[in-house]
Amino acid sequence: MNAPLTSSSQRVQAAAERLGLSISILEMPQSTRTAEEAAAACGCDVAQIVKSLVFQGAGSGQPYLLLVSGKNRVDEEGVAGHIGEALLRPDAAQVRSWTGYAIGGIPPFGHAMPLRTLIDRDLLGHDIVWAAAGTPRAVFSTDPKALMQATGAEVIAVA
Ligand code: 5CA
Repeated sequence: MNAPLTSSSQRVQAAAERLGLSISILEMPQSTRTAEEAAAACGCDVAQIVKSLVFQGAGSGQPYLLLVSGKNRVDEEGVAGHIGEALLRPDAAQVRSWTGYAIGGIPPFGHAMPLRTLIDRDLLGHDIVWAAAGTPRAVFSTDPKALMQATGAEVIAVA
């Protein structure tokens, strides 16, 4: 039997409903904090894991959310060229304040403030991808194109 969702995961579920995205959140018995752990828990390829990475514009100070395939490392200079400013890595407290979630559980939508969102084109090559659902044990699966539409994400090559 499934345990009731945590309040963080309930917020993700509600945000998905507001966006018209139908998701089913799974609370895993094991950690899904990292892309590798999430892939093992979900029984999928690490490339199908959506990493939700928060960066900060060096000039503007504004946050950017990058939805990145678990197999890719972000080429920060390349992404900076796309958005027009250099990228900084904000600390965990800043990430939590912008998103409303702790690192390892940050979902791709439903944040404390609207975040300009970019999605790794490599995610769009899969039928199904898995993303964090508010905690480092909660995940959901979705069609990556539906995720792109629901989040209004721009498609970029991140790696
Ligand atoms: N639940 C999994 C996949 S569904 C997940 O959230 N993966 S993740 O990649 O999106 O989140 C972990 C990422 O958080 C790490 O790859 C790392 O880039 C980032 N991170 C880890 N520690 C910190 C920190 N102290 N400050 C800022 N970012 C961090």
